[in-house]
Amino acid sequence: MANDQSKKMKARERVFSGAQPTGNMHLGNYLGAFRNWARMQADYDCIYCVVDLHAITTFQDPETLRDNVRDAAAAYIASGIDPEASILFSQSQVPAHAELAWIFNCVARLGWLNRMTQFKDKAGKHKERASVGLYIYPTLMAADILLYKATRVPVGQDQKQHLELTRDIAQKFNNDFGVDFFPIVEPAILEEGARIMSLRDGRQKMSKSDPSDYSRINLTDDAGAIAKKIRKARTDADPIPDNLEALKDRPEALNLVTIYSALADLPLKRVCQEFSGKGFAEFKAALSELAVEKLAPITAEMSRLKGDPAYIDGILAAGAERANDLAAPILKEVHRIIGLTS
Ligand code: AQP
Repeated sequence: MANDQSKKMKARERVFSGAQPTGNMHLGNYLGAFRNWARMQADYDCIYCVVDLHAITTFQDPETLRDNVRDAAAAYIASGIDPEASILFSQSQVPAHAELAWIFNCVARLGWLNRMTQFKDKAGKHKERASVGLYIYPTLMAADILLYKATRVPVGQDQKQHLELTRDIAQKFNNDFGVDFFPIVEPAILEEGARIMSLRDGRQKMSKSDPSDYSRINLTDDAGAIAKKIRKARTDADPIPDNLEALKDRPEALNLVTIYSALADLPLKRVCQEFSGKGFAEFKAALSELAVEKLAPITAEMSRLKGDPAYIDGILAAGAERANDLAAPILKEVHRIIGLTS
């Protein structure tokens, strides 16, 4: 009985996650994020956001951005996110995100943000030329999560530091104002198979912004393009080993085995055993077949959805309304706590 009760409590926990509409959604986004988001719908109340305010921290062409927001929403739905069961919306349509982020800019300390490695990576050598928005990206991310008092945030390893900052902001807010208002977020960092690397360079992650289209499998690629990209993927001359250890210094080989294991839902070790001693020509043929089988329904659904922008706009508008309804009382209470209203 107690167990049933705690399961029910868990089912009401809130999940928040999002992706930036900065280009073509790819296999890395799918295996590292969307597929897990879809699976989490069975156990949690889920809020999935197209984080367009995060996207504009680097310049986005307005026309392209409009298309990318719709395409991102289409990718979420095609990957299994049910816009009725979950809330799907774009961040800019819920102004409370930006407002809470401002309040958090006044809570977070400069020293905390100075330590954020993603800013250093993304700003590169010319950090004086980076936007202020890119610098305070993590406080907007904290607002995204805490605006809904979400406690589960499935993200990649690269976002771990930002989640820790979210915890620090929640804690400082609670301490400063003597309240127990914001929850302390549980990081749900996805480990095995969570990081899909570029098909051209096994040490770089598969990314929307990579100039080479051969570095990634887009969720819009047809069977021919998928097979060609896998055939051209960089590998080495050795066959697949029978153990994982032997893949340690073979990043490209490890990446392809990782993709196979994630798509087949099999442990990496099992994939090594199954293909042990086989060359990459044979392995790539099997991987192509599997990738096409798993991705074809997603590609077909993406293309159907992309042909119906009015439907996507309707989903995003309905999602924004639901998100606004959840956010409004929380932001109102924040205003009261910090003395902006009585
Ligand atoms: N290669 C990847 N492997 C596994 N997971 C990935 N994610 C992104 N790339 C990979 C996960 O997808 C979610 C949404 O990511 P995002 O678009 O908000 O941010 P990103 O990590 O910056 O993605 P990109 O493709 O690299 O975009 P650009 O090139 O614009 O920076 C996140 O959960 C992320 O972990």
